Amino acid sequence: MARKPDARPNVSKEELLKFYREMLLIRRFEEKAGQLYGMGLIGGFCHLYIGQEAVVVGLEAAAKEGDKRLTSYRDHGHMLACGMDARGVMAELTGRIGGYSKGKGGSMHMFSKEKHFYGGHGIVGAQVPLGAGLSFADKYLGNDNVTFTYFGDGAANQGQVYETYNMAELWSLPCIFVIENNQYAMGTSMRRSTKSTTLFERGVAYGIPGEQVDGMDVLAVKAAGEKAVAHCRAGKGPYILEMMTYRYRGHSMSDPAKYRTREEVEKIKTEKDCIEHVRDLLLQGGLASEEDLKAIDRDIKALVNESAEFAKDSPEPPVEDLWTDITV
Ligand SMILES: Cc1ncc(C[n+]2csc(CCOP(=O)(O)OP(=O)(O)O)c2C)c(N)n1
Ligand SMILES: [Mg+2]
Repeated sequence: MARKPDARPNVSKEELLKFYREMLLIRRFEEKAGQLYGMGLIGGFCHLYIGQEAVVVGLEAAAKEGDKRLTSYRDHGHMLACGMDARGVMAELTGRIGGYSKGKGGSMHMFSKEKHFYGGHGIVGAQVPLGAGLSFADKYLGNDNVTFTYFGDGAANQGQVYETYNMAELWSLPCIFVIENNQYAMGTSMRRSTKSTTLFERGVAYGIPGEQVDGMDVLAVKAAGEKAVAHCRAGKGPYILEMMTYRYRGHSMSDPAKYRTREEVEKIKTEKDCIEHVRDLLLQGGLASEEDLKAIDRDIKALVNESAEFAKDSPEPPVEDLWTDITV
């Protein structure tokens, strides 16, 4: 996953600052969620996205209004990156009425029609056919929207993924399959569970083009995203992007982490961190000063603290709400 030296990337100062701000928001938000979980304010499952921020921020930079996205349970970063309100996400995590699902969905079950965010799915791989369904709707309606269907390396071994690949290519659906390959599925490494580890090539059998991307480099992610989006919008069918990434925290909040060494995690943090990468580009390119970046850090911290306060101040749903918003 070595990052190519790229002293003069073709990117504006404004865009680099935007990437820095968006990735930092996700990181600080997730750190705060981790703290609230430790304090007992968040119950149930909570899967943090720390380390993988460049994937979702880079791809959102290639999206336009009307495009859709959906992902697994590791979903808070995707929500923030598509513009959902940090306060509503944090309130949902803490089970409060001000949350996106009125406090009844929690970490894995949030949606936003306004931002075209279709969840949040706890069943591994279940969102993949749903993503194809969403892109089928766009094709049927005759617009040029695409659907970003995110899933993990572990999910890539699910049978339903391949049934979906077949139909998506058969019907030329505008669906971008984004495999977030963080190298681990819960407590199992790719090396232990998977014989053929080049996941982007698995579309070959179905005629779907794919490529592997340095998912720790937001600029590489955006460039690959633009290529995939152009392919889909031109009516050429689906596209697979395998994002090589890494999660710094445990699979969920309870994880004994016996499947990897501390040194492995530290090495990636030191050598590949996506936020440090953009920070270096800004500082070394003379595009921002330490002071400028500190001011952004302060703003983000204030925004995240405000979301936590909003969540704590929002009441729990009343008991009567147990009987609403349910299907039987
Ligand atoms: C169908 C199904 N099988 C098993 C599980 C338990 N489970 C939850 S997450 C997970 C690992 C998935 O790993 P990956 O797809 O790589 O995503 P990551 O957690 O790395 O983001 C498993 C086995 C589940 N939720 N659903
Ligand atoms: Mg994984």
